[in-house]
Amino acid sequence: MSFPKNFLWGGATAANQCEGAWDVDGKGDSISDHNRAGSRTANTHRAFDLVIDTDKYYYPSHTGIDFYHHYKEDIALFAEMGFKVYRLSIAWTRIFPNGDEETPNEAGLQFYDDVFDELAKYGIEPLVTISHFELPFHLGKNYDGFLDKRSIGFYEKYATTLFERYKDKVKYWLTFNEINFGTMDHGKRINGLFNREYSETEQFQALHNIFLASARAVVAGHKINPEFKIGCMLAYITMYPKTCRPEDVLKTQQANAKFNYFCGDVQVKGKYPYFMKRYFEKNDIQLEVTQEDRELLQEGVVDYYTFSYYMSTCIAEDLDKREDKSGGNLFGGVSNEYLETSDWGWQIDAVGLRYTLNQIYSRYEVPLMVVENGLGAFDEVQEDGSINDDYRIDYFKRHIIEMEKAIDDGVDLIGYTPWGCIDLISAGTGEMSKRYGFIYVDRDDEGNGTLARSKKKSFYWYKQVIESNGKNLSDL
Ligand code: P53
Repeated sequence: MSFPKNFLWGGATAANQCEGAWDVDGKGDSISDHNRAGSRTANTHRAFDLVIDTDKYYYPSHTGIDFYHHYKEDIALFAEMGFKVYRLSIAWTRIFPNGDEETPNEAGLQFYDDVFDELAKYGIEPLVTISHFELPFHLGKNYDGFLDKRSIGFYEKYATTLFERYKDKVKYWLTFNEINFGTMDHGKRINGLFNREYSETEQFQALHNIFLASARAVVAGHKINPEFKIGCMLAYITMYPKTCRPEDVLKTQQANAKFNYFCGDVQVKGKYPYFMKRYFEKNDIQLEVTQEDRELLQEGVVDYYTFSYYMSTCIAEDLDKREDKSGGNLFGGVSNEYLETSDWGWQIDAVGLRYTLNQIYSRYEVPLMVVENGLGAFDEVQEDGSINDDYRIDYFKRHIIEMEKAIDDGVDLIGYTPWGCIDLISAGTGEMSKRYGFIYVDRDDEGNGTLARSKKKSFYWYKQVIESNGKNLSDL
């Protein structure tokens, strides 16, 4: 078995990382607009300013790669590669600048109409992330984000506005990007908790409210158009035991359950898994969960499961004391001597993708989509303008081979949208030099450059992959 005939090949971006035009046509500021650029090692600890000071600092999301004014050119390039699908996010703050308005901003709605019409010209299916790290800043500042139940209603209204407006243009939706980062350090871009320190109870309460918001959107969306496919989206960090010592294996099982299974269980199965209920009990975390909430979670289960996959990590019983931490270091895992790492320390693991696809599918048995995958790397432009990113081609080749094997294993994988199909700013560090694209954008970490687009070697390679429906992976 190989890639099915209607397999959705494409690419993915997020508004705050590519659109720019952060205050144009009535757009409000999102939480991400308050993030300054970081550095290669900053990871998710970029400076976050409550008051934006553009005279003093550079905020990369403010200009992005100016997709807002280049979308026609960019979509034409996606079409040239043969994209069947393009995953993009809608900036909540273009539609409801503060998040709590009565009526939406027409200019914002019109922009996405134009984008969808442009995609339709080429027969590219949009896949829309409703909220991708771009909660309105106002909701964080004045409501403590999703800690306040009213935000559930704001989100529902925002999602419903999109569903009504685009019901004939968009079929595939995702409610929240990487929802399982919701209680972690950079979760504030998802939950809006940045005014003070928040207790663990408050963080899980905000996440609970996000689950409810997601479920309400699923229910509302299916009423508006029963053909809609509405999915969840998780950051999947695959975990292996560092050794076969049973203590390491057990610790891995626990860490995996909490990070990788918990949110998917709620969104696909419609209820909290037993291990989280016990975790809450044992840690005296008392959430407000009503009978009505439970019914809503059941009713609002998603149609399909999507995730980002960049790396795997190892877990050991004595994790906290270990010196051999793996890079990227968001999860406190330790390194795997069998894997290479990217220049940002992420452990590259193609075989892990097959393992992961089987792990997820055996748990949920709903259609899966890999909606992010790719290699953040430094690219060098040659004198003749060419960019020979063979390392990126190699990365994709190895991952695509494993996806095909997973399909052969019987996994119902329906699509693949590599991250940052056009270079954009990094979510973790705010750098431009951490590039993922098939398309190069002339822009540096300080915001200089012509913004000109050019095709990397991987552009031609990926075109050939799509053309052959995954059969022709040979080097150029
Ligand atoms: P950047 C960390 C680990 C895994 C996924 O990340 C992550 C992050 C956040 O840094 O986020 C997703 O840009 C996210 C995208 C992001 C992409 O991974 O830090 O959904 O917005 O750009 C890659 O290299």
